[in-house]
Amino acid sequence: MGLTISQKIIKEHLLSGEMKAGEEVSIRIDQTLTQDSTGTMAYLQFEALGIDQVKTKLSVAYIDHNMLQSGFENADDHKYIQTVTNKHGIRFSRPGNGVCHQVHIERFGVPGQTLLGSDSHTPTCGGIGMLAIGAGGLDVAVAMGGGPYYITMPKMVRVTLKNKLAPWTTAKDIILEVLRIMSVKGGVGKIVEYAGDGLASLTVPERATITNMGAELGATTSVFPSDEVTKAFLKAQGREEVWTELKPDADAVYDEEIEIDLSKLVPLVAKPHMPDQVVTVKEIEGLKVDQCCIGSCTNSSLFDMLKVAAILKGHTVHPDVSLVIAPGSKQVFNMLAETGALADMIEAGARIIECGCGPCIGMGQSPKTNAVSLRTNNRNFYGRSGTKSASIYLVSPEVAAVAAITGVVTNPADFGEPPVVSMPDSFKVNDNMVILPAADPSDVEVVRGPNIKPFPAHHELADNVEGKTLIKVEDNITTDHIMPSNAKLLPYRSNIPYLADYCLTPCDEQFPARAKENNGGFIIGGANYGQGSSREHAALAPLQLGIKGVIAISFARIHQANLINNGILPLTFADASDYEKIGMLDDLVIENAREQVKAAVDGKPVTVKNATQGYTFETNLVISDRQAGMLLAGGLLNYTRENN
Ligand code: MIC
Ligand code: SF4
Repeated sequence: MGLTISQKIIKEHLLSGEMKAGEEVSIRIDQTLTQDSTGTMAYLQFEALGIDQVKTKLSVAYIDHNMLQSGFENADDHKYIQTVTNKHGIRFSRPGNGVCHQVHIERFGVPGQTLLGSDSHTPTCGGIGMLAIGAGGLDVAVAMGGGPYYITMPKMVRVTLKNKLAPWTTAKDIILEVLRIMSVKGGVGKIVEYAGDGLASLTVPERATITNMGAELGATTSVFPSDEVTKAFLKAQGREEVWTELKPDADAVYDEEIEIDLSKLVPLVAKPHMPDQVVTVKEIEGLKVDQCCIGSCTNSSLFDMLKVAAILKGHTVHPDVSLVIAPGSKQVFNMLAETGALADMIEAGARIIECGCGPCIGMGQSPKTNAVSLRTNNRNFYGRSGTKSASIYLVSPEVAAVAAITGVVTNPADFGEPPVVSMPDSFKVNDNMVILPAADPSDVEVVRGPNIKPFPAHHELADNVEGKTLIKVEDNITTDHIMPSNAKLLPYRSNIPYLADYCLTPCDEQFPARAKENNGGFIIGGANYGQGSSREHAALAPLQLGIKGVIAISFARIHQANLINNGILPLTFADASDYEKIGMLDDLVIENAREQVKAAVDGKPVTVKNATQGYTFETNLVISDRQAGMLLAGGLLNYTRENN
C-alpha cells in the first residue's frame, strides 16, 4: 500500500509504535521553534531537564508576541530568552525580525523534515512540505533535548483543489471553505494533505495561509507537496539546496476526501466568534466597519502586502476606519520599503506597526466598544481582540483593504480590477537579526527578571481524587477562554500565580475564587474543550488552582496533551447525557484513581461517583502506558525525573 506525504515523513522519523491510525507513535524532531509568550516557560522547563546543548538539527527562539513594553516584564523575558538560548545552542530571532511562522518558512523550513513548535500555527511550514506540528512548551523542551515527540497516528484527509482561483478569491477563501466543510473540530486526529491540478497556481505564501489556518480545524497538521513551486520559492530565498521533491505515492490511501473547485469559490468571511462561522462576503455586504487589521502569521507575506498596497494606492482610508498593517517579517517590511509599496500604504493613511503578532493576540490595537473589525488573522474567538463587545470577522487581505477604503464590507468585485502581483525571483536576504548561539556556552550568564516565578507544584496522583464541580461550560471552549491573553495578561506568562486569577474568567468571573475556596476540584466541559492555542498556561493555571480533572464531551489535541503533561486527568463522558445531569458544586469522587488510571490503558472506563446526587457514571481516559505514567507521577517533568 502506498504512503501519503505525511506518512512518508513519519516513517522516516519513526522511533516507536506502529503507523496505524489511532495508535501512539513517537517521532524524531529535526527542528524546533518557540515564541516569547510560550518560550519563557519552555526554556524554564528545558533548564529543569538539565540538558546542556540542544540536540536538534536547528532550534530557533522568536520574539514576536509580547512586543508592547509597557513595563519591565516583557523586556525582561526577552532578555531571559536571549541569554538562555545563547547558552544552550539555540538561534535567537530578535524582536523586529518578524512573526515566527513567517520567518521560519522564509529562512529555516526544510521540506521533508519535522518541526515542533510551541505555537499552534507551527503547521504553517507544511506549506513547503514539512511535517510541522504545534505542541505545549514542555513537549518542545523535551524535543530540544533530543527526546521523542509522541502523537496519536492521525487519519489522512485529502483535499483536492481543482482549476484556478477566480479574480478576487484567495487562499484565505480556500481555507475558509475547508473550515465551512469540516468545522473547528472536524480535523481532530487528522492530517490534511492538499492535492490536485489547482496546486500549480498556488504560491508558497498562499499554501502557507492554508496550512497555517488548518490549525483552526483542530488538525494535527496540514501538508502540501514539495514541488517546482516550492523549489522556486526556496531558490528565491537563496536556499535551493534544501529542496527535495515530496509527493504521495499514486496508490496512497486517504480516510477522507474533499474536493474544491477553485474557480467556483467566492470571497468568504468567518463571522464572530468562531473561524468556521463562514458565509460569503456578499451576505454581509454593507456592514459598517470600524477597524481593519492586515497581518498576523496567516496573511503577512510580501505577496499579501503587495496586493494590499496596490489596492490602497491612490486612495485614502475611510474616515471611520482605522487601518492597521503589520508586515510579517523584516524581509517583507524591507522589501515593501524598497519597492515603494510601503509609501503607498502610508500615503493612504495606514497605521503601520512593527513586525509581530500585534492585534491578532490583543497586543495593542484593541478596537472600540461594539466595533466591527475585519482582520486577516486566523482566530476570532470571543474577547481575543482585547475588546469583549467587538465583533471580529476573518477575511482575506484584499477584502480588508477594500473595506478600509469604502468603510463598509464590500464585495471586492464591485471595487474594480484585482491587483496583479507576482512572486519575486529573489528575496532580500539578510539574517542579521538572528543571533547565533555562543561559541563558548560557559561565557553566557542567563539573566532572569523578577517576573519569573516558580511553576506550580506537581503532585503524584492520589488514591482518591475528590472535589467539587467548579464550573460547567459549553462546546468549543477555547484556550482564550481558559487562559485569556491580551496586552495586560501576556506580560505574566512566566508568573502562573498571577495568571491563575484570570483563569476561565471570560466564562465565569468567580471561577478562580471558587476554585481557591474549595481547594480545587473539577472542570466540566463540552465538545472540543481547549481548542485553539498551544499555551500550556491553560493547564498550568488550572493546576495552580488545584484542578484535578477536566470531564468533557471531547478535547482538542494539544490541550489534552498539556493536561496530561501537567498531571490533570482529561476524562470524557462515556455517555454524553451525563454532561446534562451533572450540577454545579456536586461532590465528585474517583475512588482507587491510581488503579483506574492503570486500567484505562487497556480501555477500561474510569468510574466517577457523584456523591451529591447519588449516582456513578463512566468516563473514558484514552491513554498510552507512558501517559498513564505521567498522570500517576503528576506530569511529564516528574515522570522524566523518575525514569532517568
Ligand atoms: C495564538 O495564536 O493563540 C497564540 C498566542 O499564538 C498561541 C500561543 C500562545 O498562547 O502563546 C498559539 O497559537 O499557540
Ligand atoms: Fe501570533 Fe496571531 Fe499567529 Fe498566534 S495566530 S502566532 S498570535 S500572529
